[in-house]
Amino acid sequence: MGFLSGKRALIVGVASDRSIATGIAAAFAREGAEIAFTYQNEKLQSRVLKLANRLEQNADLCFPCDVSDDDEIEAVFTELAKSWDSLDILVHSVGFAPREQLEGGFAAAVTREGFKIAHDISSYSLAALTKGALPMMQGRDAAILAMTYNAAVQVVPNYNVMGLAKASLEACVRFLAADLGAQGIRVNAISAGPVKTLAAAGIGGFRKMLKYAQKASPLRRTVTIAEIGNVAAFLCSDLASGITGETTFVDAGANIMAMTFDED
Ligand code: NAD
Ligand code: 0WE
Repeated sequence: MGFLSGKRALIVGVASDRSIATGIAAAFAREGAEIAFTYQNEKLQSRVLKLANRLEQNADLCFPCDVSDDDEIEAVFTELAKSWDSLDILVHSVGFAPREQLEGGFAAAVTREGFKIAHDISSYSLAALTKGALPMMQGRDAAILAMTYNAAVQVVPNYNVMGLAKASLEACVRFLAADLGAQGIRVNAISAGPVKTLAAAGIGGFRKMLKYAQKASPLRRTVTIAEIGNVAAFLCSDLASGITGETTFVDAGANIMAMTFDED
C-alpha cells in the first residue's frame, strides 16, 4: 500500500510530459492517490486526458481552469464535488508573466500590467484555489503545495518580476499555513532547481542556466521531475504531518553555495 492511498488530490499545472506537475502526478499515482486534474485551456486538454489515462485515473475528473478567472475556479470545485465528497490535497504548479517581463534589466522590463499579471497568475491564484478547495477539505488533515524558485530570495538575472511574484507566493504559503493550521490543513512550497519544461523552454539562455546549475550544485547535477514528485508526495502525505508553512529546496543543494566549483 502506497503512503497516499485513500487520498484524493487535485493537481493544477500539467501542460506536457515534462511539467513538474506531471512528475508530481506520477509520484502521487504510484503512492496510491486518486487524482483529478485541471488544464489551462482547450489546447492542453488532450495532453491532460492522456496523462490521466496513462496513470489509470478517472479522465472524467479533468476540468478546464484558467486561474485568472474566478468563475472557472468556482466551476472546478462545483464539478469536482459531484464526484468527490472530500479533497485531501491541492497542488498549485502554475506560474506566468508576459514574455517581455523576462528579458533584460528589471527596471527597464517591469510595467504595472506585467507586475499585475505575474502576481495574479503566480501568487493570488494559490489563495483563490485554496478558497475554492476549503469546503471540501474540512476535517481531512489536508495538504496544499505550491511550486516556487530561489529567485524569490536571491536575484537571478532576467527572472525579474517573477522573482517578486515568487516572494509573494512564498509569503502566501506562510499566511495560509498560519490561517488554516487550526483546521488541520498544512500548506508548503517546494523550491525547485531549474528543469527544462515548457515554461523554461521559452527562456533565452536556459541551457546555459542548466549548465550553471550543474556546476554550482553539491550533487553536480540538476534535478528531475521524478525527484520533485517524490518530495511533493512526501509533503502532501501524513508522513509530513509536522511540516507546514515551509519552503523545501529540491535543487541538488545549489542554494547553499556562495561560490561555484572550478572543475575540469
Ligand atoms: P509548465 O509550463 O509545464 O507548467 C506551467 C503551468 O502553468 C502550465 O501547466 C500552464 O498551463 C500553467 N498556467 C500558466 N498560466 C495559467 C493560467 N492563467 N491558468 C491556469 N494555468 C496556467 O512549467 P513548469 O516548469 O512545470 O512550472 C510549474 C511550476 O514550477 C511553476 O510555478 C514554475 O514557476 C515552477 N518552477 C519551475 C522551475 C523550472 O525550472 N521549470 C523551477 C522552479 C519552479
Ligand atoms: O518559474 C519559472 C518559469 C516561469 C515563466 C516562464 C515563462 C515563459 C513563457 C513565467 N512566465 C513565462 N512566460 C512566458 O511567456 N522558472 C523557474 C523557470 C525559469 O524561468 C526563468 C529562469 C528560470 C530558471 C526566466 C529567467 C531566468 C531564469
